[in-house]
Amino acid sequence: MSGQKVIVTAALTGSAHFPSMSPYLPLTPDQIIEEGIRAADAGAAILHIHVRNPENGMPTPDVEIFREVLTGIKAGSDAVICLSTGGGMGMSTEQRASPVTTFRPEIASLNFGSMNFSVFHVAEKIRDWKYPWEKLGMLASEDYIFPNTYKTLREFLSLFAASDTKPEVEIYDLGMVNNLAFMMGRGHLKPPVHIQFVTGTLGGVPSTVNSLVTLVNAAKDALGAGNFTWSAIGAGRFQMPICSVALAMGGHVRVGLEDNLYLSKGVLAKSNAELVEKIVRIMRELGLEPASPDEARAILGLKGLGKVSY
Ligand code: KMH
Ligand code: ZN
Repeated sequence: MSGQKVIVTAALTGSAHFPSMSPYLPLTPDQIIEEGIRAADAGAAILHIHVRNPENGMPTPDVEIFREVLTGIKAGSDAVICLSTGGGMGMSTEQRASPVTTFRPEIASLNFGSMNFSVFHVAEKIRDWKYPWEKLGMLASEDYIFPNTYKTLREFLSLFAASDTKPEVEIYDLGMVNNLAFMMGRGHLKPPVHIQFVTGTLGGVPSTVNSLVTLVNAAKDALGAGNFTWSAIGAGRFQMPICSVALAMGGHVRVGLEDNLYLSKGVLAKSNAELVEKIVRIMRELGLEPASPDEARAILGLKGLGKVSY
């Protein structure tokens, strides 16, 4: 596998981490733009984007803030942008879909099943809260169901098709592989599909080698090995171990502050670029090379930066 190209995605800020958890989490459009360009320079071919209210760091579906970030990144980098349709807690499905219909990105996330996506247990560890909404938001996630019903999936998929946006299928559990096979069987997605396997979130599979191997094998059984490409996320401290397993299995990888705030035990990552640099070092030790944005476009069959609306 020497010299084989691997797509590194950097997930820059997300919506599940809170400003009080790390001073390095980018919150404002300028911070997200700078983090994105630096992560791309470090070897990320894809930047996965959420945006936040610059006043208080709360995740927001505001398309004008998305626009500022997208045009800012595009001015400084040709990285592929993968917009989030996972959004954040409390956003409606219409709000979550609006970045895709407005900006017609090359690729966007599509979470393939409903689940209890929760971070409430983290509140116990935080002493100083930066903004008043944070503690309430974190505790409220104990009762949060992340809604991704079959109807939502069908409607999202028709918006993706109308926008010529490739879905990046987020899979957190075995049943979601089944959901994907079902929706492909009904013609709602065409192979090859791109899957992001997520381990280590509360509500999904744990970050173990067995989890990742099981998910990949289940996808091979259900979809056929030639019908999908895949990448892996290990949430929290399992980011680098799960990505390393994915590399050994021939997968692509996602790192970044959306999924993990630490560079090593007890040491906060100061930037997304640091996390990208770390996975690129590991890759190179294995004889693998980070794909450029255009190589990622070719691997995933994306329409190209010329066809987005931002
Ligand atoms: N938060 C990640 C575990 C999305 O934005 O659609 C998965 C994610 C979801 O990135
Ligand atoms: Zn995300």
